[in-house]
Amino acid sequence: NRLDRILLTGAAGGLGKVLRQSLRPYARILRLSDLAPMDPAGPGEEVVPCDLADRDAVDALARDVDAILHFGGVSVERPFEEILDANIRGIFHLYEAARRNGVKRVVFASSNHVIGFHKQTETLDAHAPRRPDSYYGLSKSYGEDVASFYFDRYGIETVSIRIGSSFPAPANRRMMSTWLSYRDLTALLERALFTPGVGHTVVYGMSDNDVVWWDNRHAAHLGYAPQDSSRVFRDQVEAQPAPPADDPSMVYQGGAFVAAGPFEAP
Ligand code: NAI
Ligand code: 15L
Repeated sequence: NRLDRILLTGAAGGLGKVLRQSLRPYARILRLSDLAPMDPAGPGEEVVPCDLADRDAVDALARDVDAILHFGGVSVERPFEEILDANIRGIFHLYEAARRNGVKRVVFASSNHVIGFHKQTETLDAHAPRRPDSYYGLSKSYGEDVASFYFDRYGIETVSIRIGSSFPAPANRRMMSTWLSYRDLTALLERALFTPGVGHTVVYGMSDNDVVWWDNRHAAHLGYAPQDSSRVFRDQVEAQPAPPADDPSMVYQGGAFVAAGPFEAP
């Protein structure tokens, strides 16, 4: 399972730096892109700075690429205009570039914040109604709709991964449910790149955690089998003082994002 050239956006970010290493086996050349500075290209790498808000630059970025892993963009709640340029215009530019350059497979780093206003007592599958919890969550919801449209209209296939919390370890009680290890993220990306006939598949990106809120029945064809679990961090997480039971981080799947903003003009 190896492609000729994979484009990774968001390559200077937290996940991008991890994937720059862990995706090496899957492409002859990794084309790495971000707005922020990146380390110089090593063997089998191309480093191409690009602002996702720049349509022509994104078009050039997708030239001669076999698949795109779209991890670039604003990754937390911010004022709408910032989200608009990086995430909303950004994903439109990316799919237009894929269409014009004949790229047939995209993996989209979507987010649990697409469904963040659901309560932690609910179990959701990929068909559950979305309840975005922020401008950020709205932008990811739009991104999933763009992915769906470009499959129906142009046959470009996408796996949208509603990533939970992908960090070295779960940082709090909520992340005991949402945590996705870097190893499991990489395994899920491998499945998302190489499983044939995915159409537009939505999958929740989580490890094999003990208490989960998401059901991946509609993504069974990916054959994703997580190997890690947040349970190994239970003692260190439970050593922290518990937030009050009505704290958003204990009530909503999206945690604190549901209470971010509003962003008033100064
Ligand atoms: P990050 O914020 O560390 O990385 C995002 C990268 O995108 C940054 O390097 C930033 O410079 C770049 N970027 C921002 N605006 C840009 C623009 N206009 N043009 C080009 N590049 C731009 O975030 P992280 O944690 O690495 O996440 C990567 C992706 O995965 C993001 O799309 C995020 O929304 C998504 N995600 C991450 C989760 C996590 O737990 N780490 C959870 C859910 C989704
Ligand atoms: C996300 O979508 C963010 O990009 C990440 O920084 C975390 O906040 C994560 O969700 C989470 O919900 O823990």
